[in-house]
Amino acid sequence: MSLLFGEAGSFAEPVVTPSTHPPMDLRAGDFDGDGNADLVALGGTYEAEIVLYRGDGMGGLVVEPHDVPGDEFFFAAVGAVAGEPRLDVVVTRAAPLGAEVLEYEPGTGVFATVATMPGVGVTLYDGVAIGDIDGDAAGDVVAHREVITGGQIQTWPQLMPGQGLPVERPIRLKSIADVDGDGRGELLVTSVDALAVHVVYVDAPCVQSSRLVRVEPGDRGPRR
Ligand SMILES: [Ca+2]
Ligand SMILES: [Ca+2]
Ligand SMILES: [Ca+2]
Repeated sequence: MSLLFGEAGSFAEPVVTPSTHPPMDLRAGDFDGDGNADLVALGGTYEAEIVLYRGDGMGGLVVEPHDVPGDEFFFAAVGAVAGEPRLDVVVTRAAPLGAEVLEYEPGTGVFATVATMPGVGVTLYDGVAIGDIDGDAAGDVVAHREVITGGQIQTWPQLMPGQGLPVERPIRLKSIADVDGDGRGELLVTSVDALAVHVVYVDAPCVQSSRLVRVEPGDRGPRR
């Protein structure tokens, strides 16, 4: 892993930290709550699904590999769903089917499961995103899985089961952002088979409906 420190418009020579396997994802944030930015590498190896690089605030990193108990996870996202200020890692698993919130406990030095969100059906969730979909300023969890009829989006507002939203085709769940400025986040997704970005509007807190809006080159913005 290379780390390039920004220096007034340019980057210094990279600081290289050895890593055995390229991780699935690399995220920055404060995971231990000490106020300094850390890094997490997600899904690198079976023995170290999460590698926490604890930042000292001056560019130094202490490497902590974590072998997370339970079944291997498939996808992971990062956000503060279990309360500020610490960021959490949300993972999807096949057994038990669903999503799980892992929070780093500075006292014990482990990523512990603080919430489990049971899924529905039999196929695993192939994507997960964190964002505020119901406008209460706290992060919610959204996941997607492929089904015979297309795709299904599952929401867990406030970590409680919300309604499943069917979509015509399987999608790739990317992120959650409030693109229309009403205080509630929309799902930003891409098609598996078409070059387009879609916006899924979710009516929350009790999800009533969703709309998939295609945004194409030249559009001024998403239409509702
Ligand atoms: Ca930290
Ligand atoms: Ca929320
Ligand atoms: Ca919105």
